[in-house]
Amino acid sequence: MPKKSEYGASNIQVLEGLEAVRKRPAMYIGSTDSMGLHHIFTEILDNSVDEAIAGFCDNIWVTLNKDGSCTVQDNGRGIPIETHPQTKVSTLETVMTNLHAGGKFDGSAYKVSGGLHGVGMKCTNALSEWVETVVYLDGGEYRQDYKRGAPQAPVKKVGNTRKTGTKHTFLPDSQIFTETIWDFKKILTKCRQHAYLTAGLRFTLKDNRVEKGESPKIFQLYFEDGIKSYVQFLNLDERSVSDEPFYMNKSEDNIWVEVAMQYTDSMDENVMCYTNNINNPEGGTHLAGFRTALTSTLNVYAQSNELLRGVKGTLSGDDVREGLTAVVSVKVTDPQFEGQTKIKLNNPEVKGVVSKLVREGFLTYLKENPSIAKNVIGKAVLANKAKAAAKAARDAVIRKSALESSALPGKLADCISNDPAECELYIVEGDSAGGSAKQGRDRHTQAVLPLRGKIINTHKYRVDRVLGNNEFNNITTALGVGIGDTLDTSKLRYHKIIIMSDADVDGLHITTLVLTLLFRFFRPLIEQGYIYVAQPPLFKVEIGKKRYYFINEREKDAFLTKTKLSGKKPVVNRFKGLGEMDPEQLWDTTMSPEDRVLKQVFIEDGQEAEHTFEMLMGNEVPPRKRFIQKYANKAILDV
Ligand code: 28F
Repeated sequence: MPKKSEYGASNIQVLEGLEAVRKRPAMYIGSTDSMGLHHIFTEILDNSVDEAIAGFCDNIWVTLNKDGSCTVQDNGRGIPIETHPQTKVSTLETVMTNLHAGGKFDGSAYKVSGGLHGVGMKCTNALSEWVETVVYLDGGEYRQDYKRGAPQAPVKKVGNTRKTGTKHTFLPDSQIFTETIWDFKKILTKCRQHAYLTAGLRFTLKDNRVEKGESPKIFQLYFEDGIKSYVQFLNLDERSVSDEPFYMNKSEDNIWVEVAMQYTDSMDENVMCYTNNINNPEGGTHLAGFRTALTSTLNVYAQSNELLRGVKGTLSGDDVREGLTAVVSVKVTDPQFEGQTKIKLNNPEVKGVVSKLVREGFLTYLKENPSIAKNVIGKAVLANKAKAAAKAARDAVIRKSALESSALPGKLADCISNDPAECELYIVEGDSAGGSAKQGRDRHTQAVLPLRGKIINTHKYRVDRVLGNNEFNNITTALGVGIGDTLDTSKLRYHKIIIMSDADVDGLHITTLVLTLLFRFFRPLIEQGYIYVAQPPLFKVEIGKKRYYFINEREKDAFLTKTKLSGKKPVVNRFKGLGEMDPEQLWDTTMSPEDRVLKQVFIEDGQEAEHTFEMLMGNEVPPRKRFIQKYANKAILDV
């Protein structure tokens, strides 16, 4: 039984609640690595943003302190401090320590906007070594401190002030987190997203963790046009069909609907949905309402202006969403999400309201901007026709390969085993390396598909053009999973797809082209961890009869330093390409599962990946040029 005298320990239920969070933190914040660490930050930040959405706050300050703690402050109303009716302690202490009070608690950690504030701050409190909370309210400054969630003393008035708001300073508990260093980029990205989603809300970010003498980094984030600026940011590297995005912000039946959208000449669809500023990657009823309204409005306008020549029937949803960047942000008082993870909004009433308001707003926009309307519908008609052509081409490719007895490409040296789990496909640059790989490999489990020359940049072309490219078809057929929306990873013939090319600029370009192809048409293969990049050695060091191989300069130099004492003169040479290695060397250094080094490819952030491929492989040269200039000093040039 905790000592009665120690303040705050008297309420057993409070301690047990916080203990539960500390015992199984991952159940509340997902993990205790860097993701979980930044989750306890966003729980606090979201409470300030909720206060802004409720209309009581327009400034949020985030400061990373030298001691590793983080301070978040807002100029909202300030958490109430009067004695809570049920718990008999201050409301502040209740919302900071009692898991079952404050906000809507139904087992899921989602928050409710409109100033009811969620359960998040209890978790942050329980998982922090200490928290100092200051509330500015009714002319007074009130403070309470906590250690691993336990309040150290009752709320105390420590001064007078004209400010209002709430300030938490917290130090993540190194007993809980495997990572306690804040990642400024993650914090900046999170604040930027909130700034876009809450027009007029100003963020001031400050990183005080700088070396002596260096001045701290300060960032201001403020978007008067909210999600309209967000769409412009997302389209930065693209060519847009209109200078200004379409923007609307209306409400009905206590549901706020805000939409910004703009078409570009790319072919991808990028529609991001939010409920009360929470991102819903799997969409939901707001997305359904938006899509219905978009398709019907464009068809109604196109038909009444005779813009559908050559289209069989009407434009489909896919046709009208090609090249569309949009943000759909709704604010509802009682959001119902799918399960614990808030990835999909379920409120049925939202679909009808979004559909009605978007239909009205977008039709007016099209009538007021006939040239943009013509442009947008022209793109959709082209997409419709290209899809028909692509379907014909795909059928032709499938029919062709079905007709040919050996459906597999002639150049594929397949492996003997039929068990995908042990089979590997090496996609190799060039015939000479392909030849060595075929000879050096383990025929039982390793297949080799040589690529002759460069494959098409699949980021830039429609699927009908890409399907005409021989190299592309060879890879598609070898993988055996179909492409795009017909993709079925259960048919994958190899559970390791290894891209092997020279370690020079050309080789890296080939690797990038193959990764672009996989990212665009076989993304689940990347997401499920089947894709690897081989790391052929860059250096060979011969000492007497012995040969040593190294994949980079650092390892080679470390080895040379170590062997300098042996007195024997080492002979160092740098591999220009895979072709320089005989089959045995290629096996020993790059293909043998015991000794090889493979880099597994995965997508940490889909948005970021889209951006990077667009910048690297897209039509716009300036963004790529800026990237090259920015990172030129880091390039390892082929000498
Ligand atoms: C740095 C993090 O947490 N800001 C917050 C408020 C304001 C109110 C509030 C919060 C629980 C059940 C009410 C004030 N006055 N920033 C923050 N600002 N929580 S958290 O209320 C939570 C209580 O009912 C607030 C009137 N209504 C709400």
